[in-house]
Amino acid sequence: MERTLILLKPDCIERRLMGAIVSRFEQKGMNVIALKMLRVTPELSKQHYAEHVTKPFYPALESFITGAPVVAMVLEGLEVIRVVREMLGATSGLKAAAGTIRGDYSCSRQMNLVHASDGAEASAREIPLYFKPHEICEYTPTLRPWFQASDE
Ligand code: 3AN
Repeated sequence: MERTLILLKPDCIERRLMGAIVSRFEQKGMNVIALKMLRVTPELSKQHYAEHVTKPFYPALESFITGAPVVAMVLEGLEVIRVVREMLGATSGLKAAAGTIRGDYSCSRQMNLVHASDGAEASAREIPLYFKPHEICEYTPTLRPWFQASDE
């Protein structure tokens, strides 16, 4: 089992798309094991986007991500990091394939609705930025046998 950090970004909250996006992950069969709404502070933004802090577009990115609340989630599932990235589609909604979340709902590179960790290292770094260990509610869904065979 893997875990990945998801952020429903300010545009997702403002556009009332939270339910639609959470539904896609639930319908796919992933486990939501942590979820909260918060305001990203400039300090948290710099930690989250550490790889982008020195780039020319960072100030606009920080003002976007701190501009309205976000919803942070941890999803758990088999190969969940890769599967979620594929569900999101390319970074820009203009380039994301139809049928992906960004391809269906976004026409923008910045307002691309959802963040997801891009690898195991990123998820291990990002989850503790948003959740303390006791805020993660691990459980075994009773429907698990209807989502995956026991040897998968
Ligand atoms: P993803 O969310 O697909 O992992 P990242 O982490 O590469 O994409 O980019 C995060 C955010 O940084 C993007 N949503 C966008 O707002 C901004 N960004 C990334 N690359 C660029 C760029 N070349 N020019 C402007 N903004 C960018």
